[in-house]
Amino acid sequence: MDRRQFLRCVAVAVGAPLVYQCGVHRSTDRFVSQDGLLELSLTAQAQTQTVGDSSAEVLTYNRQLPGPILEAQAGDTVRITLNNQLETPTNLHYHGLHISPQVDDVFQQVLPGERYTYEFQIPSGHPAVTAWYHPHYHLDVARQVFGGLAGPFIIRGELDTIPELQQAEEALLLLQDFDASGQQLHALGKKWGREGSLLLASGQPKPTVAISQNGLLRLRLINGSASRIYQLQLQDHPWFLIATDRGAISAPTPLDTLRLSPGERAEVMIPGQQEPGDYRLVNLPYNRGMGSMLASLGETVEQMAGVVQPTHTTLAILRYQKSSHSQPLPLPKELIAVKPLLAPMTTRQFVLNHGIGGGSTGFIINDKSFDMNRIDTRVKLGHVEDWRIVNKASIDHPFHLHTNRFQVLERNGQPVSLLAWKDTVSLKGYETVTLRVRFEDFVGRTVYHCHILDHEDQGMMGILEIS
Ligand SMILES: [Cu+2]
Repeated sequence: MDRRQFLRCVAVAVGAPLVYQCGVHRSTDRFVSQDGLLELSLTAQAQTQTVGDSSAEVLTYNRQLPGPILEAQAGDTVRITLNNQLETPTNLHYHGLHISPQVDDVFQQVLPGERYTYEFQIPSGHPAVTAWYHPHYHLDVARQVFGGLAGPFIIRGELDTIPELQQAEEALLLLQDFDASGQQLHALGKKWGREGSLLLASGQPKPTVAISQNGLLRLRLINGSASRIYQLQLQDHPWFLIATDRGAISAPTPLDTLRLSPGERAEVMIPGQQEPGDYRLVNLPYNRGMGSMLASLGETVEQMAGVVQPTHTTLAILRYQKSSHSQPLPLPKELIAVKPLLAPMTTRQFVLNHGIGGGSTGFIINDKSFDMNRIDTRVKLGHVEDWRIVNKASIDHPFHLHTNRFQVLERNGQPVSLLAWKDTVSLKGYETVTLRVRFEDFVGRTVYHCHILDHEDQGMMGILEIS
């Protein structure tokens, strides 16, 4: 099996019917818990690899791009040894897991040449989620994630017991962008949030995802890019949202475009009931506020490594395959009820801002740049709070809270109709969002930050202490 086939397996081999295509490699690309234990090692290292049509220096876990798929059940024990073969310190963040911040600790430092073992139990009532793991070593997060360090982490739970979902095939695409030019990142690329023009889905340009005629495909999507916001569309084909960052919504909801900012995930269901053929999953041009930068800098922006213009790109091909289903498999009518959180005990405001271009003031939340020795927000375990996030800047900022999930209530003063569990919410320039969160199960110090990772590295992060 060559490298190309091998990577294709990572992209499409999540459903049991595709096992045979991938043979022995499947077990090394995908670690599934056995008898309640998920145990593995992840070696982070730099390597030269063919990326698209060119050869590039990338950062990988276990020599795979993206890292191996991890899969566990609610209630399982997880033991992951991180072996740091990079030249810089690193660590792991389990984005999307509700576990103790004392384990999922962004302040942990794993030095070059060292190993560190993370051990935790996934709570027994944990929702079924599409989560992911990536480094969170402050000041170097954007470079490490943009280099390729990211991998999927699937948790199975109640959602997986729904009969229609059990009949569905599964696939997963982790979306990343790379800069294959080999140029040094321009200083403005860092302010803007670095992007590359080469888009890969699970390590490949335009992989094929199989769908059985009359079957049902459950597709998990992860934005593993450091800064890029995807505006996804499945062309000429119906698709339905079934889950957001932290698990199922109440019922399948028809989608047109699906916007995923860095860190966000979605699960969609695709019924194989169209004319058999190929359908494109595309990324539509999405402008996250470059207009203001172009106005001040002109066309020179186009020559700056790390700053790329929005384009229309095919990310993957959905390809029909003959199947034994004589009747179409139905979509589930209901998924899992999302109950609204109770009224808040406290309301807080978080103002995101920065200077970009000349006279930069850094990236700040409530006028402060991140300080590892300062607690910015203190909350009580069990309390419900409303957080009003105000973006005073002209460009988008996705706001991410670690450890706990939240519900988005309002955007620009208008109620949000879809009740869903989230851990990352994107704000366009000058937008305001209100989210509601309950601090559940775990005390300790955790963080909230902008998930454009260059912004986080430059200070758009705060420390939350739950006691
Ligand atoms: Cu930001």
